[in-house]
Amino acid sequence: MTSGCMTPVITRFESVPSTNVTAREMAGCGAAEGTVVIAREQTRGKGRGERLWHSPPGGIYLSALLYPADVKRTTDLSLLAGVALAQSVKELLPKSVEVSVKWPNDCLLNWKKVGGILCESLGEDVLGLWVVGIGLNVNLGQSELEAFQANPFKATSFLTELGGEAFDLNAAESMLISKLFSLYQTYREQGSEPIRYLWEKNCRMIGKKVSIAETGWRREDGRNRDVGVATGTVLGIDENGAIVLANAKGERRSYYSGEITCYWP
Ligand code: BT5
Repeated sequence: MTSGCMTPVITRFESVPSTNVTAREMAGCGAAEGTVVIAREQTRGKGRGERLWHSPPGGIYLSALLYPADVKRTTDLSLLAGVALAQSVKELLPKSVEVSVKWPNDCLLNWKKVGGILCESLGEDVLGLWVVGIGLNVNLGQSELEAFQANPFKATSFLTELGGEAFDLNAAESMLISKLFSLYQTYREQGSEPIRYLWEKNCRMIGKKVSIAETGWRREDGRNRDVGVATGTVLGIDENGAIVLANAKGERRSYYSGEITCYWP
């Protein structure tokens, strides 16, 4: 049992290539757990693999250094950050909007991508040192997101969905950090079980039919590659953080990496 909630120590930048990269460099110089790097914009924000995260001013771009002593799965902190995002968006916006986590690392607002998560391990073989990166589209205009409208879940921002005046970026940022650290405290004290429960509670795809483009590690080039598309009903998340689908015959299968590409409401 760990006692006392960790206090985030924030370092702000006007512009960096990627807050995940800056946080990693700070960790290399001995930065303590709880360090949070925030930038007003990123010039080369990172998504998964080779992908980029478009990061103009108006969004939240933050990376937290978290060193959980006994993390067992690489997905734990990604699910945790997803819950922090979904809870924050729900609290910040009117009840009329629909908010859902999307496995493995997205947050949807009215079924469009409003936030993404990139958790990276700091050590080659050590599971306990992580950079948890979160991007949230708050005051981004529609023109900033045009390039992503062909994506299966498109892209959106608070401003695009609700219009009107710009949202208070500082309030959104404080909310997100407070949710992240409070969930992290729960995780340190009680493990991943309550996080999985909250993730499922915040997932509006449970019981619905989806397609997953599954990826798998290929020995030939040491990379993750598409290995096929599976369709089924979402049952939840298993103890390894994998998403569990039931196929048309009712057979259950866990999927460890990939992306949900289609959803039937
Ligand atoms: C993600 O990757 O969704 C992870 C995004 C993590 C960004 C944060 S910002 C702070 C921290 N520092 C970093 O450098 N990164 C983290 P992925 O699931 O691979 O999705 C990436 C894809 O989403 C791109 O290929 C685009 O199609 C799309 N995309 C890019 N920018 C977007 C945006 N601002 N809003 C919605 N979709 C976007």
